[in-house]
Amino acid sequence: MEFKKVLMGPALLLPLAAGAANHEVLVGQGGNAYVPATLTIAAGDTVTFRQVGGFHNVASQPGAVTAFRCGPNGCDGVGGGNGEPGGGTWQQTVTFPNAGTANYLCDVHGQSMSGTIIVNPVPVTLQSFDVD
Ligand SMILES: [Cu+2]
Repeated sequence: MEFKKVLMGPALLLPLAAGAANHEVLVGQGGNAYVPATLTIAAGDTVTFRQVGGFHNVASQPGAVTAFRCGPNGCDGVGGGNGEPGGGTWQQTVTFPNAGTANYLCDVHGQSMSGTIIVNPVPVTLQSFDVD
């Protein structure tokens, strides 16, 4: 019986990152509320907070994985904007680069108007093949 020696090349694992997605939270939808109140996204995704009514803002709470405070005049620390609450319709987009949790609330309505962004690690697809 003869054995043929087979040389196996190193296997490569290439992580394929999924593309970033945008998500939307409606601010003031159905009263003093964020809809959805809890949103799960992936690291690198963006969330657009879109006010549809009332007088609100979105302000992350201590410990949030990404800090933000946004309102009709922009977001604190971004291009001279400020996150003071206001009326009318407006939208601001926040990027969440890191996995973790961001609790936020409205500076006007406090804990009665709060939400949570859960940021999961970037989903990775491993593709395996051999190099001979
Ligand atoms: Cu509010």
